[in-house]
Amino acid sequence: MAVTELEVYRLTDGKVTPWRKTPEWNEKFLETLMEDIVVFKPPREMGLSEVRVLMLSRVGSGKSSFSNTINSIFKGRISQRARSGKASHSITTVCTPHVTKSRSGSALNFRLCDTRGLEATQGLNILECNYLLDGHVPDYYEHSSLPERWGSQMSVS
Ligand SMILES: Nc1nc2c(ncn2[C@@H]2O[C@H](COP(=O)(O)OP(=O)(O)O)[C@@H](O)[C@H]2O)c(=O)[nH]1
Ligand SMILES: [Mg+2]
Repeated sequence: MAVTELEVYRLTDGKVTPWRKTPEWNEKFLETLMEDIVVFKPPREMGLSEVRVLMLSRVGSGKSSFSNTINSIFKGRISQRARSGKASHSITTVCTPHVTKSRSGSALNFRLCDTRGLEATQGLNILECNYLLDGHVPDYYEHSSLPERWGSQMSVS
């Protein structure tokens, strides 16, 4: 059995109760969570001004939407910065490091790196995936839409 996610519940008198207490979701808690993100800085010894969060999954799983959600939270209104939606192939074609700004307008110390995503016939090929994981793909790189079988023939400079 390959477990990818697990939630534990305790049964009491036939009622299902969550195994831990979670804070009540309200405006104040939202502000607290946002503040945690605003003050985030990579550890000094890493010598980095920001961290990069690579979003890599199958096409249509919600990478671009997630980036829009985070952006909307800090903008305080619905924002559709990254193109998202349903199509026969990925709408995202370019490797985009999305900057999130705090309400005061300063850039937060992380980038949400959106990618084309994986699909059966088009999308990222294995070579591109490896370069992405190693951080060796330039910002705004346009992913190849060649079928995966051509990946091994790509020349790399
Ligand atoms: N129900 C549901 N649909 C979602 C969610 N996130 C994204 N979608 C929808 O899934 C489709 C693909 O989303 P998109 O962000 O373009 O996926 P990407 O290819 O991974 O970037 C769009 O029609 C979104 O509206 C979600 O959390 N729930
Ligand atoms: Mg996308």
